[in-house]
Amino acid sequence: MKLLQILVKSLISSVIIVDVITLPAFAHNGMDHEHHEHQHTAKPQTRLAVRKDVTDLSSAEKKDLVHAIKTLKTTIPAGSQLSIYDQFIAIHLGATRLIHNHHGHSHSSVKELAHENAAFLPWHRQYIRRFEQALQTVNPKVSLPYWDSTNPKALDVIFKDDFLSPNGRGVTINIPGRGSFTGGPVQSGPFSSANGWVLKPELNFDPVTEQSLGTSLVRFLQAPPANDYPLPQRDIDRVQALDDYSLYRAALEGFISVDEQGNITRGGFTHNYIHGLVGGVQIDLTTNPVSFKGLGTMSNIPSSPYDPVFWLHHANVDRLWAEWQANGHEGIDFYPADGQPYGHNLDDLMWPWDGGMSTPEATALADLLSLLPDVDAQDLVRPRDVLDYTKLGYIYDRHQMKEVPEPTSTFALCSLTALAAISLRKRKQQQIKYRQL
Ligand SMILES: [Cu+2]
Repeated sequence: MKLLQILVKSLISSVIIVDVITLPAFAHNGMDHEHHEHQHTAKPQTRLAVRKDVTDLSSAEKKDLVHAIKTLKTTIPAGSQLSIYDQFIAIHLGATRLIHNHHGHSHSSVKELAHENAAFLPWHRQYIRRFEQALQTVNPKVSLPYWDSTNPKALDVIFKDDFLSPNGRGVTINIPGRGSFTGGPVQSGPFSSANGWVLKPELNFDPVTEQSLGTSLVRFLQAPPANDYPLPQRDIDRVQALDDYSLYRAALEGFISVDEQGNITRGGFTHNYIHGLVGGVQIDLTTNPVSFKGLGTMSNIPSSPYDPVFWLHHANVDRLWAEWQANGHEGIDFYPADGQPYGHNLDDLMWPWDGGMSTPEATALADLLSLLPDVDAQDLVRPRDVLDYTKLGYIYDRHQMKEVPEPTSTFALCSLTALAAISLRKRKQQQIKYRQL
């Protein structure tokens, strides 16, 4: 009996505390806000940044995000030629054209570290997390929302003057058999050049011609052939159903599509497709294989983070990978340990967090090396280090909901009821026994 009382007492006290922190609905029954507020602030050190579906953002959250992004674009760290935002562009550019300096790799071997191979997912996971942390130096409440491209409502939320600016204007393209479509420089909203969103010409270029693409954010939203929206959920489900990482990465990045029978089709899907849906792509049927020419900022991959929607799109790619991992593909068994080019294997260092092991090749426009931020030589990141995304300090709203509520609250409540029932029955038994005595 004594034990039961102690147990119940401790549980009751723990439930009340839990009640206050994690189950706000309960907390307000007779509890004053003051007390509640104090409890909440007690947990900042473990608080994960929650990444929400962009269509669930409040207008205040949208404003905060835009403000944080634009502050990074105008903040130039001491000793740097570039703003923090432009430094992130230089890093993305650099990762698409590296020269490996370390033994076993000849100097001429320019490699793509962040795309077209295994490190596409871990490299971007680290990259956008660093960007999110940079945003949080401006406003700690800000986190990266994700753009779920199966969500039909998202376009009308994202491409608006009160958020990430609308489609571009002023250029009409005629597509044989499809009609004419407009796009061009973005001319209104927070991300027009008139409102201060000016791209560095030496960091915004066509990767094939190495010609600068100028200083304006350019969009050809939903110009054919990348005009179908939203992406069918069944297409995403088919990608998420793949078990082999290499196949999964290629399908999520969007170079292939795998049907139910396992047949592979090459083309532009999922991640790559959405880059095209925003920036606009022109198909060049005269080349073999057929080639795509990017018309706008998002469809020229190296400079594509200059379109702020890049971060929402890649948060979604990262969310899908996190869901795939949580769905029976957790840990190092679901990432290649070897057999990939350097930078893509489980324990390879990923540039620029590689202690200076690789150097980006200069372009016709800029000596990238002189433009890059200093990365601490001890700041070393391998794919292995980012497989468990919760260790990076963020979580997705959907995962939060799916996650079993903290054992303390539910368990406490359930066991409390169970214990109460037990004690009740015991007491009854005792009473009966007592009566029989
Ligand atoms: Cu990228």
